[in-house]
Amino acid sequence: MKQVVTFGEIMMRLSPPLNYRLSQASSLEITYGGGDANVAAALAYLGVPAAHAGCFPDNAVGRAAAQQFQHHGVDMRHCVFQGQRLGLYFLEVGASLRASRIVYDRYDSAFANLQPEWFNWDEIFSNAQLFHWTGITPAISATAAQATQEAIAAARRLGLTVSADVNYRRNLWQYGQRAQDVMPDLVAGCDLVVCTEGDAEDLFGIKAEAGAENSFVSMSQQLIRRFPQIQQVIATRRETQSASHERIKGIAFSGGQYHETEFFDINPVVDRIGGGDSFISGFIYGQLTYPTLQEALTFATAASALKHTIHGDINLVTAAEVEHIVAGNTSGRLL
Ligand code: KDG
Repeated sequence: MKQVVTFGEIMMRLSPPLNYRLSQASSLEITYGGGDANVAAALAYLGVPAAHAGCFPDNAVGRAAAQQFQHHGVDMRHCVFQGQRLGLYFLEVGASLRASRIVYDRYDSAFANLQPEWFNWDEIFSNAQLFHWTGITPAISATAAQATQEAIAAARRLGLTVSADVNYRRNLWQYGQRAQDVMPDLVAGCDLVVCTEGDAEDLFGIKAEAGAENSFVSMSQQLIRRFPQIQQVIATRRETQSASHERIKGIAFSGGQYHETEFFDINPVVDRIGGGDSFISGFIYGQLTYPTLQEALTFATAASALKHTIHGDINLVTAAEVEHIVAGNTSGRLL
């Protein structure tokens, strides 16, 4: 099977133990994550060959971060080691009434300083079938945005499928270009997008039609009309029951049809970071494995639900574990 390739920043995540506040912590737990690379790692666990292209500082910290993903089965040989610092993020896990909090410390990271010419996309995609990126990557710097554009153009030229998680994070767009100016050209090159009604409105000015029975369908129809390359739009619907109890379902619009799954109940939630990455990786796996979109969507939603039970950013689950949930085994009994 050919590879799925992702491109983006990998950061070190630093969290106080348990539900400690940063101001109390005397130690911080290290894990690693990045919206795009999480997809590659989850796919590798599902048995799909995956590669990640990124940029790390040329020091022991950068190598440790890359090795973690290599250890998860991701082909990291297209990564570049240049620059001074690895992006960090601090996660203070909330509890009950207190929300979790994230503090980014990624300014001027090695990834932000990458040069587009360091990535030879023809070579990187030489054994690939799909390129996946997220809206985080072009938010990091002008050069990261340009490299994303070049990757999409090469992927299209070479006949790869292109998928994106639009994932608009307004607080990340600080280098001078507006997401509203950059993202349309990138999304225009995609076949599959994860996009919510909120992101479609904020980025593309697309509003669900007044009185539309289903706002997701209305948004998706307009998105596809505006960007005709897009074949499928997917998203999750989340219902928060309490700080540690959520329900999610998957929704999709494809071939003029709306699809949805049942709700999957997650109680308690262990770690919700990377839930979206698990959804798209599950959907990519599902499309490569099952004959129908409904089956792929159900697998993706179950995979995302399972991620909420795993500590860290990455969905370290096998296809058999996801299928076990899809088959209705949600009580946590042994496989
Ligand atoms: O989707 C999860 C990612 O967002 C997380 O692993 C790291 O915050 C992150 C980022 O910006 O990539």
